[in-house]
Amino acid sequence: MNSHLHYTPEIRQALEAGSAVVALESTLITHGLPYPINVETALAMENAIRQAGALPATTAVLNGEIRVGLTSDDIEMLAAADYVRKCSRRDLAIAIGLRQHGATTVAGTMIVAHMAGIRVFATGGIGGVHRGHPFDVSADLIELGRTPIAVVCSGAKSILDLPLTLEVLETQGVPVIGLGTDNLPAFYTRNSGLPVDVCVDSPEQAAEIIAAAGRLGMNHGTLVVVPVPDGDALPVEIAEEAITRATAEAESNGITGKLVTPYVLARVADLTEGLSRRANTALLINNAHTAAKIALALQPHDTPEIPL
Ligand code: PSU
Ligand code: MN
Repeated sequence: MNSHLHYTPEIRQALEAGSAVVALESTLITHGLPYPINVETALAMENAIRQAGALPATTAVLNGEIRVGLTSDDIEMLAAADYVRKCSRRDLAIAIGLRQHGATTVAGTMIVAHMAGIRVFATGGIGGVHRGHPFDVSADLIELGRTPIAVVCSGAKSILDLPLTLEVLETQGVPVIGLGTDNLPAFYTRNSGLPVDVCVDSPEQAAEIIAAAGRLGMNHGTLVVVPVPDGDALPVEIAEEAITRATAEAESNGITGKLVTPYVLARVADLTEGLSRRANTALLINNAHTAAKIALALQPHDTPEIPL
């Protein structure tokens, strides 16, 4: 076990036994969704993973300690805390060195999951290249190129430039696997019209590709994209209009850097009222369930060397 990490007893035991564990991020709780939906959704994702027969490990930094697995009290505490640093790769050392609370982004969660020996991670949407700002490239994309974790998500929100996001993933050497879809989902909506690298029909088939990447030892991540369940998708026009407006407002209010994503997410939620929320919750739970199935399917394969 990595001595820099603090595990819940349940997760420690599961990792020692080689059981299926799915990592979950915490930025979703602190910067992605409002209270109390953030707490409810985080717990519902954990439940979905348990119901599928795996164990959830939400990751965060609490008072400077990297946690692998949170209790529901920890989740409540993070959701209510005055200041929680949003932790991508560059931020982890700051939060740890200054004994702060930190919420892990997709990149931050991948790093912690890899240190812990977890191979699968579920979330809603990854960061990407920002529309109109081709040099604002989320650290998530770079992390996917260098850390061997499978990230199960519903693509990325079209607040981002999705064609450029796919280009950067290609440059970083990240396979994009569509589970039951041949094109990249756009978070609230099922289709972006942009092709994925391969379409598979089952979590087991996705696991075969992830296992092959592990055996090759190339150390890149894999993106498994799953569209929002049919009945819960947002009508395309409503999603697009809200996103265009929110992005323009961020620009005119001078919002930059790591504040852009949280700002736009909050505005889109306001502008679409309950609709975006329903899609959001549905896809998060579905992705958690799917990630658990992939983690279970990965079990019989030879495990790659894990740097414990
Ligand atoms: N996209 C969402 N919801 C989120 C995020 C992205 O639909 O909560 C969060 C994730 O934690 C992601 C991060 O890793 O924002 C990306 O932020 P940035 O663009 O600053 O890298
Ligand atoms: Mn960004």
